[in-house]
Amino acid sequence: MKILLYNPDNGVTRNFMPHLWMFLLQALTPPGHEVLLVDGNAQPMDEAGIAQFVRDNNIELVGIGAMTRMIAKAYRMADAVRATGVPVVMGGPHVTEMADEALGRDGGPRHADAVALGEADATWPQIINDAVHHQLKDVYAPVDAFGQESKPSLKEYPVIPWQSIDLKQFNLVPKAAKAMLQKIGEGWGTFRLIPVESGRGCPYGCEFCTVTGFFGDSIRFRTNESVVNELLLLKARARSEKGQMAVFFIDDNFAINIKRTKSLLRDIIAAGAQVHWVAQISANLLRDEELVDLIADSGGKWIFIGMESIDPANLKDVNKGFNKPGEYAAVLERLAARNVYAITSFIFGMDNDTVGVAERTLGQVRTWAPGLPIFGLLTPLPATPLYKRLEKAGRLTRPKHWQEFIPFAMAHTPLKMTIEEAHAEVNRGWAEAYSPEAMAAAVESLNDQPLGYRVNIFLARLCFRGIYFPMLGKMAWVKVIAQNRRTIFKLVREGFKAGAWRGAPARIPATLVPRSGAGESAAQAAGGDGRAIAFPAD
Ligand code: B12
Ligand code: SF4
Repeated sequence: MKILLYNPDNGVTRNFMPHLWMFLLQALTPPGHEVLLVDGNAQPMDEAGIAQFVRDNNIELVGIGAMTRMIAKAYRMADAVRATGVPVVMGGPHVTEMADEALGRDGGPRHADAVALGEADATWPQIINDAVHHQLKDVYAPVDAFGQESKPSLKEYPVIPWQSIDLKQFNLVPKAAKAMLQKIGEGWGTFRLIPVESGRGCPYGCEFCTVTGFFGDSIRFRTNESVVNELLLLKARARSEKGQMAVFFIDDNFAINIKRTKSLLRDIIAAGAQVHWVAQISANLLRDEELVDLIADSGGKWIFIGMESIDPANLKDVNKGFNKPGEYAAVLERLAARNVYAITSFIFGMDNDTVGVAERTLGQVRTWAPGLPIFGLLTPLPATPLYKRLEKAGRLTRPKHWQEFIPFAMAHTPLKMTIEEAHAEVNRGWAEAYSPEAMAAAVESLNDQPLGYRVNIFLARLCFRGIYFPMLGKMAWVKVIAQNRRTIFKLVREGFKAGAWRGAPARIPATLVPRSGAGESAAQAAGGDGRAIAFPAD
């Protein structure tokens, strides 16, 4: 059977990274079937386009996965596929919670022939088998022989054949520059950010998050060996095509079990499997100096930290009281001292937020080590405790907000400001944090560092800006480059100076205890010559 796995775009930004579920299900597909992958973020497609693709390639089954944010597009694409007579199976966090919606059992139209609930590692082969025999069931739930919900242990993780997967659509290097960049250093003809998971599950149960409900509060890990082998495979592929591979460890909290994370990072270093990587780690776990040392030494470059708010009352409201705003600055300094920087994520529109929350937050951000702040609005995702609380309180203004997705728009009324005021706060956050002045300040704050770090933070900021300000067309890029011409000119001019790319590799503030061999190992993690990598944004 010929199968297409499709992930819809979100209509606003390009994705910087492919979705793991596609590669995972491809690897879990029983032999004898051909699986094609299309990520709408990298290969934009509309309804007519997918129908044509399905017909041209004689596809017999289409699998579509989507988050809530992309579900309306996912349904439209599913409808177009089903109109060609080809069955559609849908999976992922949204349809797991809203299976009746996908199956048309809630009074709306039917979009999917079948829905895979939860983690589909075990049900996928069964779905294919049923599709082959034209016996697709409506719902596939991961249950054991006794009908109890069962979750994959991850101890027997499939080998994703990165050495042979077609990754053309995910190269972040522009085609025109490929030939030239291939010759630089060990080669920059391709640059790909690859999702790798080392574990699943998070016990913290933050009120707005689907993860604890979806993956469960028991955490499961792959073996160190299996993760290390995957990294080695990626490294070998990058080398063979004179390009670069960086990794996004997509675990919800990569250091949820610090002992395990340290042992994994040590094994990565011992096996020479270091690649540049990014991961999500909550601030409370970054108090551990040894962990941060290992992060830097194993290639960690950016850590995504869900700070959410600088107001402890807000954090308590959403069951995230373990975040301590008072320690954010120290955590970021601890990372920056090893030339590891943070993507700091904030949510506005929380119950204790008032007008001025953006300025108050930015005021703090400006005093911290440079990073990539991002701002969103509190969003009631289906089946989360937040959704249920707001529904009960009659505060949902758009209870089915996903049916008509509007980026950066609230679906409930905040308590201490209006919806419009909350929108204005998010706008202010992005506009100020990514203004040419703020970009220049971030670059200048690294003046004591080799040029690579300044180029890195500038490129990353340019790309992250695109999460809020659409940067899909060439003109948008021309405009933003013109606005930041002074910083660009300065960086280019410095690039020609002798020794600009070298220098003191790590900034150890006097407040921090120096670690053994810190400078040298951080330089190695950055590529041996202090050069760092930018991770373009979604
Ligand atoms: C990596 C990640 C991202 C990446 C992008 C995604 C990517 N390229 O990988 C980044 C960082 C950019 C991102 C951004 C956002 N994310 Co995100 N992200 C994740 C994260 C951490 C990992 C995803 C992953 O790969 N998981 C591992 C795979 C194996 O699990 P899976 O995708 O669920 O797939 C399994 C099953 O769902 C199922 N399945 C999935 N699809 C399909 C399809 C078929 C056909 C079948 C049969 C089965 C199936 O089988 C898979 C194997 O078991 C998840 C949390 C999580 N742990 O999943 C959040 C998560 C998916 N993100 C979430 C959210 C809310 C967002 C944002 C909207 C946040 C924001 N406010 O801006 C943005 C939107 C991005 C966009 N494109 O518009 C929510 C989604 C909840 C929901 N109901 O939609 C999650 C669950 C986290 C959360 N806090 O609740 N995200
Ligand atoms: S720590 Fe992160 S993944 Fe875990 S429940 Fe909270 S927001 Fe979700």
